[in-house]
Amino acid sequence: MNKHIPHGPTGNRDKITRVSVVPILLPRAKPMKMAGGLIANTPIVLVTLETSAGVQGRSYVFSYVDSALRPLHAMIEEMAAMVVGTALQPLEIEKMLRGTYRFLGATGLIAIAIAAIDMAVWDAFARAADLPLFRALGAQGRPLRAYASFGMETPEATAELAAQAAAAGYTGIKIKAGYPTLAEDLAVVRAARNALPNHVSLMLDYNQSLSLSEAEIRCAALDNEGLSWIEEPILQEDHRGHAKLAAAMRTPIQLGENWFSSREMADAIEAGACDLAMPDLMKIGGVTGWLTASQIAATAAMPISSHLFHEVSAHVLCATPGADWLEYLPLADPLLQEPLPVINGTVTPHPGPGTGLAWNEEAVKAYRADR
Ligand code: SMN
Ligand code: MG
Repeated sequence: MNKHIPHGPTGNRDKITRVSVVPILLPRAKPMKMAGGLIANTPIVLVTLETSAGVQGRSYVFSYVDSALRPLHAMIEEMAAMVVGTALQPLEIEKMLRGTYRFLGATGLIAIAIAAIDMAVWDAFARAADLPLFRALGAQGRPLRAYASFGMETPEATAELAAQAAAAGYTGIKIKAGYPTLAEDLAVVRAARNALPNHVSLMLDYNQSLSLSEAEIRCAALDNEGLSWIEEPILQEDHRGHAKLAAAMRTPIQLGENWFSSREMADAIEAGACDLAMPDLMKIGGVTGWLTASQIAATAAMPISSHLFHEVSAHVLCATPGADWLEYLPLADPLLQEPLPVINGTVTPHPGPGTGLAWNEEAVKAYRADR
């Protein structure tokens, strides 16, 4: 039994008995292009924990770059060893892990590893109660409006993707900008807007690629293009720069996928850096971190959307007062027994116990990066 978390007389008697952590390198059918980067493979770590309750808990996290896959895997392995023997209590486990890394700093790969464990523990916790995660969180399941999220494409290809998404029933899409010139950014935005019916929202993501002075010019030029938000125009940590842009524009500024804690989120909001928030489950601290983030957004009356991880995000968005959009950009579909469908542009959290994540073991075997 782990000395860190004694399960007192009122504690959960179910325990974590084993954790398996598997690194995966999924080849992408088509590389995803963003300003300043190309994602050719999808590096993923899968976590599966076994419990004395007879249920498993699962999660996956994404290391973005191949070179971070092995260190992330190793970090999660270390934490996995720490939670074996502990009671199946998500909040207590998260607190113990966060405390362990207080001096080093619970950010970067450490934060992602904590989130990986946290999400798997919440999954097992909900399964042990035989409830879907949204119900374990006290919420009701419902269809969430999803937007289809795309990489950098030519104006022609963008128009085609936009038309296909609208025909499939999406009520929102997101495209990327940050081309060498403003004229190219405008061309791709106009191609998408012209291909979309009026009722379909268009969002634009710069992935932090502009300087502040360039962003002032480009955002002003894009302010009348019918965009529902402009995302991360400049370096994400530049709260003052984003606040200056947000004050000058009618189009909302969207931030959040790079917040590594609810503290960073609160600071960005306090600085007036954004009008909209989209924390990422794995960076904000898993399900536990999201719950805090959702309350911060609620107190600021700020709509909150998800970033990636739609399978788990769908559950937590149901438990989020200001839930706005769910991002649909599937990363792990080939590894799943049952990829979560988009129906009429909406995603409903899996209605079975836990998150509903289950691995396709054949695919896991085929794409393991450690053999
Ligand atoms: C994004 C970043 C990295 C990988 C995929 C997508 C993006 C988003 O910034 O907002 O979806
Ligand atoms: Mg983004």
